[in-house]
Amino acid sequence: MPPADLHLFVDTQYASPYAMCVYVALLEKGPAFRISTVDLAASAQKEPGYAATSLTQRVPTLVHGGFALSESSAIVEYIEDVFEGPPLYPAEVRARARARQVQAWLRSDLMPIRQERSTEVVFYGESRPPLTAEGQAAAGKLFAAAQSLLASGADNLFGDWSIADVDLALMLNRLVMNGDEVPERLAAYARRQWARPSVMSWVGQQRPPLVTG
Ligand SMILES: N[C@@H](CCC(=O)N[C@@H](CS)C(=O)NCC(=O)O)C(=O)O
Repeated sequence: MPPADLHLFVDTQYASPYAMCVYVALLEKGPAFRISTVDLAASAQKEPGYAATSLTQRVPTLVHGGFALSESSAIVEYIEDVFEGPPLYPAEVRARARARQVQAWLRSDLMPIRQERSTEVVFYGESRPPLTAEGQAAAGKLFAAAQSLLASGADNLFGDWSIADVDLALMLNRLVMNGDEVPERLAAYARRQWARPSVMSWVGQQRPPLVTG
């Protein structure tokens, strides 16, 4: 497929964890793609052009040869199904199911962490005040799950790297990068994941200044 046939829409600030997940999946899988940004602060996702493309009027959206797909987990599964290249998910059926579980859980739970530690902490170096009691409870739940999933000293959740590692590392890094107390084993895992070239490529994107207030 020529590069122009695969087109990823992400947020202008490169701060969406869902857009990051799809971007990393594409880099890991390997097809050439182009990228466009959508200015969420200016509600560009609601403008007719983008709204006609993205069913959900959100980022990320991937357009492949006239087929437009939103929702990051659906997009990542599509990339896995359609393109040749290194796998994004474990091959073993239960590990694969577990990886999907981790991704679905991180997208649907732990709201206090997402609210109190926005991705501006991760991608703009912002810092936030101490966690509320709700935030601490969510962090405790995250740590318990991560420690149970991650073998001691393991680089990845399921042996070889999988896309679920990106989502888990991002959630942990919301806390690590704010200087919150995180069990060292998990902090070390999150730092190692952040050194992966595909992840560094997203982290290193040129970002517009943060507009506050
Ligand atoms: N479940 C969706 C979430 C996507 C999402 O929430 N995107 C946000 C940016 S992080 C967005 O586009 N917000 C604009 C809006 O909802 O109007 C996914 O996994 O792709």
